Amino acid sequence: MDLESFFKDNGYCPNKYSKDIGEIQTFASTHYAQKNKIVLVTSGGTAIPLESQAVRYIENFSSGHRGAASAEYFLSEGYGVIFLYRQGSLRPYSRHFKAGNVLDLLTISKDCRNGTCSNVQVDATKMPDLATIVQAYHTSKDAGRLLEVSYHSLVDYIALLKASSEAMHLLGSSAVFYLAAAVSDFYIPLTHMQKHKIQSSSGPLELALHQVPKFLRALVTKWSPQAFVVTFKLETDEAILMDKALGALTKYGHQLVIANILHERRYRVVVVTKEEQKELLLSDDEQKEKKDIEQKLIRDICIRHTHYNKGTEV
Ligand code: PAZ
Repeated sequence: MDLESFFKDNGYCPNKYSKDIGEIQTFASTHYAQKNKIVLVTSGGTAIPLESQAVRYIENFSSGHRGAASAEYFLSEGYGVIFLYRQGSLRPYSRHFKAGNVLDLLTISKDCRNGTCSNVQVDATKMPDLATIVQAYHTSKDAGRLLEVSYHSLVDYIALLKASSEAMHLLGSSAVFYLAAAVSDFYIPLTHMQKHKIQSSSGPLELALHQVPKFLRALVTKWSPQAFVVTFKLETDEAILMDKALGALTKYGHQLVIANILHERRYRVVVVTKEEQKELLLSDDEQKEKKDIEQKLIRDICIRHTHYNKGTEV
């Protein structure tokens, strides 16, 4: 199925995205005028509804950690970042608060406890890198270098990816696509969905899932043909990982695939080009220190993108 029919059959409504698309276009043209590099980072999973008045969804595991951490490292490398994330998944900078309860960082003085006093203080000793995180967040926001746009459904994701790619076209090879979102390969078309909640009294449930149209070819050949495109390949079986990653490079003709295995993804990734496979690892000490593998990954990608942008070897 082509994308146009996919949008038509799945309730695509262009007005729904006009505000987001306007912001994306302004962001792209501002950074183009300032001769900046920009990256679109996609992050999180997709929700696949089972009913048209959806009660149940098919979900996936993605937390958004990869995308949110990567966005921070792209910002520290000087890129403007469009962060296209699944509603409710992790976001740059605020991700650091998700491990605990943010209320544990806040205190009120004893004499305020039974009154209406609004004097709330932050106990920064409980989070030593708090000031660095808050400062980095405000620096990026104040400089207009971080635009966050959320999606929920598969249709939202593809519509906003298409609009962003078209807006980023004018940046040519200065644009990077870093597609870390875990997008479902299967869905139920709106025309095949039951309107009301599926009843368990009808017995075991059989579902026929359709294949999501492949949109990467359109991105690489039409929407943003000069951009530097990085995709991800996640598998649970190491034996097929490299073949799948190389297969994607051959099929779509883009620049990089980052291969990862589900349970190793926080400390091991492989950067795959047609010519080489480069493993990036966090040592045991780095894992104990809670370093991000994304720091190494984004450094590697930025070096490759600089070469690509200058027309030298990737
Ligand atoms: O979001 P997260 O940090 O929990 O996981 C990251 C990831 C595994 C979703 C990402 O690295 C990835 O491989 N995304 C593409 C998945 C795929 O469609 O193959």
